[in-house]
Amino acid sequence: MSDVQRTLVLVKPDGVARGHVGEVLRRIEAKGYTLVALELREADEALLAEHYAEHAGKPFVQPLIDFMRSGPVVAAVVEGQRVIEGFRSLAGTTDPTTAAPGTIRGDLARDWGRKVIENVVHGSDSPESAAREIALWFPAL
Ligand code: DAT
Ligand code: MG
Repeated sequence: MSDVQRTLVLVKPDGVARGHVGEVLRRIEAKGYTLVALELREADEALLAEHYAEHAGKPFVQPLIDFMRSGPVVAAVVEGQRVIEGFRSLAGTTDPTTAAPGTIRGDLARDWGRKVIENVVHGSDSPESAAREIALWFPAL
């Protein structure tokens, strides 16, 4: 059964600053997913607070928002069969120290001992999150 989805991918400020935008997009395209929208932008506090609303109240949320405001991010909408799950698999697990080699986080991120985990990419974690996040970052879509 066809289950073509869209997901929101962010290359976070660490990924942009370290020159990994091309590598992340290369992996998405190599896998066979399609880019629907792509933008380099600086996210403001309000957008990020909404984006990370599920983490409101957790001790790392303000460091996370500050990190996400530390430089430009690349926001993308990516489309494909089961892409929500598929991009999470390409990204690897949250902690870059233990993320599997071969994944974006496993290959390109590491623990720097900072206040928040810096792990190069974000990917929506469910169809509900994807719809909410795409509407937030790309209201025109
Ligand atoms: P993911 O990005 O894998 O979906 P998440 O939604 O649980 O992970 O958390 C969002 C981001 O916040 C994550 O990419 C890195 C950071 N983070 C998560 N848990 C953390 C923690 N315990 N301490 C510091 N940063 C954390
Ligand atoms: Mg998440």
